[in-house]
Formats: sequence, C-alpha cells, structure tokens
Amino acid sequence: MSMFCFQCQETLGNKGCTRIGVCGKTSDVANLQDLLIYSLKAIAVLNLKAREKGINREETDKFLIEGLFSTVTNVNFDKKFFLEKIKEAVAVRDGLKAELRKAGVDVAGLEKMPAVSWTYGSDSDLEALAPKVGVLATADEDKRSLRELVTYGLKGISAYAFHAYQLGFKDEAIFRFVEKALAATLDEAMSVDEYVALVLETGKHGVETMALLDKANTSTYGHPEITKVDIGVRNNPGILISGHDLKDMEELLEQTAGSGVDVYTHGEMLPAQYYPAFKKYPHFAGNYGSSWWLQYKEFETFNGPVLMTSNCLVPPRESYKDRVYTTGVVGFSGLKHIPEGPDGKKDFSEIIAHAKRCQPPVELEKGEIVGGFAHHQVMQLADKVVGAVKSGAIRRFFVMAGCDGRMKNREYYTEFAKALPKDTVILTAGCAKYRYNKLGLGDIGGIPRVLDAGQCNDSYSLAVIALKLKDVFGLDDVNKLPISYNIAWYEQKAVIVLLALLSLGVKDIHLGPTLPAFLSPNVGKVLVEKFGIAGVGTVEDDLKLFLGE
Ligand code: SF4
Ligand code: SF3
Repeated sequence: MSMFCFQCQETLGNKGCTRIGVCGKTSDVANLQDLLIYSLKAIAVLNLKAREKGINREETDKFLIEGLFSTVTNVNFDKKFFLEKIKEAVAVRDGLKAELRKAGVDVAGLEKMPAVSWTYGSDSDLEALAPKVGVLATADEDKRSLRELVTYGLKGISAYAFHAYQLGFKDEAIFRFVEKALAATLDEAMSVDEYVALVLETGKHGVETMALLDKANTSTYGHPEITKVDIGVRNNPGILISGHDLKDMEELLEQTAGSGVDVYTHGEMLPAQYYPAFKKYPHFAGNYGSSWWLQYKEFETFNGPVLMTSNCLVPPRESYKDRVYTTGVVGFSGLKHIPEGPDGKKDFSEIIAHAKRCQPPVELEKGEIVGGFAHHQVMQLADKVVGAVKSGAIRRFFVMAGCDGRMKNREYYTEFAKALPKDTVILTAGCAKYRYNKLGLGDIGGIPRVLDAGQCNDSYSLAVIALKLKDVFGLDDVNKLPISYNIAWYEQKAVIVLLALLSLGVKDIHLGPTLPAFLSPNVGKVLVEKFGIAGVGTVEDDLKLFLGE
C-alpha cells in the first residue's frame, strides 16, 4: 500500500485507493495532501489558543480554508503545490507558536502533540513523514470514520467559504468552527458520542456556509431567474469555463467583452447562466457538454481554451492539455495557472489571445435546457406550486441533488428520473442534474418537471424551499411534506450538503450510487437509526418505496 484515500464515491472497490487514485491522483500527492491536512490541524489547535488571547489573523483563516479546499477530490493534482503549501503551513504554525509565547502562553503542553512539534530539513523528510499521518493513523475504525466524516464536511465548508470570501463575504463563526472541528480530530480524549455530536454541528455550520455563499452570490449577481440555456454553438472561437467560482466568471466575461470570443459554461458553471449580472453579456454563449467526467471528450471537441476554476478537473489528455488553464486552488503539473494579481483581480488576456487562435467549438447537440429555480424564483411561483400540490397535479417532489460521476451504476439516476410518474417533480442542484436534464420530462401546468436550483451549494436553496413549503402548508415537521430525497454523491461538497440536510432535520435520505466507504459499520448504523439514511436499490423497488406503493 503506497497511499490510502477513501474520501470520494469512486474509491477503489468502495474500500479505498491504495496505489493510485481512481481519480488519477498519484500516491505521492495523496500522501502530501494528508500531510497538509495534518499541518492544518496543528494550525487550528494553535489558532484557537491565539483567539483566546485576542490574536486573530485573517490570512490564517484564509490559509486554512484554501488548504482544505485544495484537497477536495479533483481540485489539485500538483505535487509541487502541496510541498509548498506544507512548508507554508509549518511556517504559519511556528509563527503562531512564537506569537503565543510572546503573549505569555505556555506552548510546551501543546508541543507534546506530534502535529504541533514535528520539523523537517528537506522535501524528502516531508515525503517520508507524509504516509504516516493519513487516515489510517487513527487505529479505531469508528473514530477514524467519524474524524474523516467531519474532515470531509470541513473540506466542503471550506470550498464554499472560499467562494464567498472571494466575493468579500466571510463569517468569523465559520472560521472558528473549522478550527475547532479540525483540532477535535486530533483529540485523543474525545468519545465516539462526542464525535457524532460534532458531525451534526458540522452540518449546522454547513447550512450557515451555504447561506453565506447564497448571500454572496445573489447580492453580487442578483437572484437566479428562469432561463433557457442554449446547448448548441456559435461561429466564433470560444472559452469554456468550468468549476464553481462566480467571481472568475464575472472577470472572464468582462475581459472578453468586445473581443470576438464567446464564453461557454461547462459542468458546474452552467448555473452562472441563470444570474442577471451575467445574462446581460451578448457574448455569453450557452452551455457546452455535460458534467465533469465527460471533459476528456468535450474539451477535445471544444477546440478553444478551458478555464478550470475549481473541481472537477480530470487529468488532461495530451491532445488538449495545452488548452487547459487553472486558477484559484486548482492545479495540475504542466498546466498554465492564472494567479490573482495584487489588486485581487486576474488577468485572463493570455487565454483570450489563445482563444483567438482556435477554431470555434464543434457542435455536440442542439436545443436548450431550462434552469434558474433557486429559492427566490421558486417562491415567486409559490402560489402556482402550492395550488398544483393541493389540486393533486403534483403528487410528490424528488430532491435529486448532488454530484455526477463516471461509473456505470449512475445510470440508475437517469432510469429513475425516466420512471418517475408524470405527476412528480425533480428538485435538483449540482452536476447530478446532467443525468436527466436533457430528457425532456415536460411540465405540470407550466411548472417544469426538473427544477434546477443551481450548483451543489444551491442545495441550500432546496432546503429553503422545503422549509418555506412546510410553513405554507402549516406543517410542524419538514418530513411531513410530499418530498423524497434521492441524492447522488461523489466528492466532499456533497458530504457537507448531506450533513446540512441532516442538521435541518431531514430524514430518510437515500444516498447513492453507493454508501460512503468511510462509514464504518457502526457509524453507518448510527446514521440509519438516527436519520433513516439508506442506500439505493433497483429503480423499481425504490420507486415503490418512495411512492408508498
Ligand atoms: Fe480515490 Fe477518490 Fe481519493 Fe481519488 S479522491 S484517491 S478516487 S478515494
Ligand atoms: Fe460536481 Fe465535481 Fe460534485 Fe458541485 S463538479 S457537484 S462532482
């Protein structure tokens, strides 16, 4: 075994990747990601102490969330990036120790923790330590499972907090919680029950973080509105932008205006099409292709440059590698990275010049998809929706938010969507939608049968909608609504979405296509008993179950 990672749904054999990631992550990168997390935990321990002394640096908060975000599946594959980040983390950690000493704190006690005291001389020291501090360093399988569940939730929180931060929105309480929870994963005295409580607290902060990002996005770019998105192509050369970062989207649209280059969205950037602030650009073309895992084909035929602003990057093929640019925390050795300038802005001129040398995209399909059903828009249609439920025109809603993935068993979601009775509506968010958003499932009295709220973080919108409907119908429990949850997960943002829903009291969520490998049998049992979490079966059986037939 040269590595151990089981943080995503595609982990090998639903047990763990041990030689190379199914995602393409090499063992040295996987181990260095573990060492980075280990270093961040030490910073968290020290920063909590520093906060008690009134020492609190925003750069430390930002460093923590950036570091966690960089280890999310399909974000960064670059060994050099992680070596540098670990060194920076050690410097931040040692700087904090020095400051604490100056403030009269006795750090000797904290230094008894190996994470707080280890040192290195060279890169090879880092590489030697890295395999020893990962997931398997926790021997007890239940504690390991809970610590990882919390850590993956924190990765999701950090990704969303990072996007909000980019737009100037932050919340001290979220930063403080990330530190508290990270530090707790090093606490040898914590019991299994205490970790279970921490998991729920992580979900609660997940809700707050998604609410913060929702506020950041909507107050900066307006409320998403019903939009028809073209899925064909135009005749100009184009730039394809993917990932989740709306600030990058804004800057790219601004800088390409009048250049003769069109901008298309891919994967999780599709929901940018629903925001009023972006729709105003005439060169903002449609959405090209589908979800992340098809990029090996779709980046090829796009012909022009691609900008990856966050997950999911797939190790690029040689044939189009020179056209893929990364930015933010995304990285891959050999790809050109666009950094943030000292003024906080990015210069995309190189990508624009590159696009001008390229052919227009090859058309993959024609037509349009409809989206933009975030909470604000849905609430404007509330009377219609409530009326349809009361009249029986809508029998049930199915929340099918989450991720897409490349494994064959995801066909379940397409088949499930197709098999749903015509008086049911799918509420979706995240790239899971690509399994059914082009099926033409029709509408119910003008309400489309697939309501897309946006990116995975907009699952928050779906929770807001559910809570508002609960009030409208005068119910005392969100679980009494005619809503079923059949959620698809892949990476750690979906983990925080799940924990957020649990913390809001949602029960009986079905999670697939497989349950997380990082849930030990006992932890899985707790989730089943406390929250009614279940996996997925066959489409036929699941439909009967959901519809009570
Ligand atoms: Fe394996 Fe997923 Fe980890 Fe990649 S992120 S190494 S596929 S478990
Ligand atoms: Fe998709 Fe990677 Fe999760 Fe934001 S882009 S949902 S998988």
